[in-house]
Parts: sequence; C-alpha cells; structure tokens
Amino acid sequence: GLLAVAGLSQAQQLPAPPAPRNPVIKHKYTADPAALVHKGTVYLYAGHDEAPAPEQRYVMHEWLCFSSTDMVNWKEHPSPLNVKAFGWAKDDAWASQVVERGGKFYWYAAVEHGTVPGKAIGVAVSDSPTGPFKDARGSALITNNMTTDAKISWDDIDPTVFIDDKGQAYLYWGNTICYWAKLKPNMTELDGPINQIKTLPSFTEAPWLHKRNGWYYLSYAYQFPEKIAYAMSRSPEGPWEFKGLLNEVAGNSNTNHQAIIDFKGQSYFIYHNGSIPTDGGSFRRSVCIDYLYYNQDGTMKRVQMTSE
Ligand code: FUB
Repeated sequence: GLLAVAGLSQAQQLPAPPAPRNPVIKHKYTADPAALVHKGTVYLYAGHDEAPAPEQRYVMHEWLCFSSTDMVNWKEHPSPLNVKAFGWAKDDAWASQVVERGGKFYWYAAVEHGTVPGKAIGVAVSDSPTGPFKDARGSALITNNMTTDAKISWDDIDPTVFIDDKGQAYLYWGNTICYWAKLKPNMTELDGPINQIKTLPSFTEAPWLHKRNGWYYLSYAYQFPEKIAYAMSRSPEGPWEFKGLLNEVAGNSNTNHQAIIDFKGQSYFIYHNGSIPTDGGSFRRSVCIDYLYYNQDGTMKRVQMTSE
C-alpha cells in the first residue's frame, strides 16, 4: 500500500514520544510510584521520602500526586492524602495505588496500624483523581493479624488493585508472601478468603498487576537489593508462570518498586532509584520513567534504565 510505496514504516511516520528525563521529579524525594491513566492524563502517585540526610530510615507521612499529558512535563497537585486521614493509623505512608471505579477513585495504601502491631492496608476515596481523599472505611481493610504465616509485622504492605473486564476487583499485596483476595463491588470490603501465590521465586514485595492483549502480568520486587521480575497468567487468579527479570538493581537504592502502564500508544516502566546527587539513596528516593517493550509472544523485554 501507500506505506510500502513511501518506504516508511509506521514507526518512522509517527513522532516518537519525548523521552522522560530521569528522575522525573527533582524538587522532592519521591518513592513507590503508582500511575493511573484517566481521560488522557496520567496521574502519578508517590510516597514522600522526608528523612533528612544522613538518616537511614523511612520517614514518610504523606503521599504526593503529579499529573502529565506527555510523561515529560509534570504538574504537582497539593498532597491529596496524609497518613492522618486514616484515624486508626500511626504513621508510615508507604506504597499505594489509586484505581477508578464508577467515577470514584479508590486509594489503597500501606501504613503502620495504631493498635494492631504491624503494617496494615487502608482505602481512601474521592470523586477526583487529585482528591481530596477521605478514609472510605474508618478502619483498616487488611491488618497484620489477618495474615499470620509470614512471621513478620510488615507483610501487609504494597497493595495493588486490578479490576477485571467483567468487573471483579482483586487486591494483591505483601512482603515475603504475595497475598491476594477478591474485593466486593464497593471496593472497600474483601469478598472471600485471603490467598497466597506460591510460584513467584524470591518474592520480596511490590506486586503490580496489569493486563495486556489477554495476558495478566504480575510484576514484583525480587531479592534484596531489589530487581523487578514478573510472571504471566491467562487469569488474574493464576496459575502464574515466572518469566524472568525486567531490570537490575536501580541506581543507589535497595528498593525499586515499579508501576507499568500504557499511555498514548507507548508502554512505560515507572520505578524509583536513589540517583539525586549527594543525599539521594535508599531512604531519599526518586521516581524514574523508562520505555517498556513487549515481544511478539507477550513477554516483556528487559528495561533499559536510562539511569544505568
Ligand atoms: O517505601 C516504603 C517501602 O519501601 C515500600 O512499601 C516498599 O515497596 C519499599 O519501596
């Protein structure tokens, strides 16, 4: 056809998307990215690393929100959620994810529980992706005494939520053990038992669920210091087949915490490293974005981190 006559492939005719320049947020330390594509805009949600150098511990009290229509220029919104919004929580605004259902936005977040020792997962709700968000339950959705196998107090962290085509919502989370459960259509209550995925080698934490061309992908932080690995399935309930690594340890950070999205015809791998000069590191992290590519068989190619 015309393309052949012109001698140009489709890729040559389309303008290449501008390359994100890493780290994408430079004026604050940002960690544990999650991204939501909604009406032509990407919303980037991140934890806020506030530990003053040289402290080697997590100091995290609030989550941050940025939006972009080109993945390069980011607009910062006022912090839409603080750990204080969960009246039952003590502190620690750890990893989170926002999903949309029926015009409402649900924000799943890991925090330290005030009375049940250990980490817990709460859910906040808003009519807007930029908030304000309020506690949707008045209590934790997941507490440490609901999952007793891991023998650690921080196994109930890093929620990711996925809504399947028929409307069934799934929550996945965990450290050391990868848990999953169904959510009711109200998005604020479990619908059935808490299950475990036992076929993920060296699962550390940070599950992220996404679907593409009939395949379900479960990516996660592997080993420690973390690389990102992934498994694939034909169902959100598994069985999951391990497929290998997506990257190497991200510069100067023990954790890596990915999100994966498609936006305007390009796939993106979003993660954090410790690359801001002088004080950046495992407790002063920075969100980065790189391109992600798939093979013909649906497997994902190893990500070339531009920070490498
Ligand atoms: O940011 C605190 C914790 O570090 C997160 O929950 C983990 O995913 C790791 O990034």
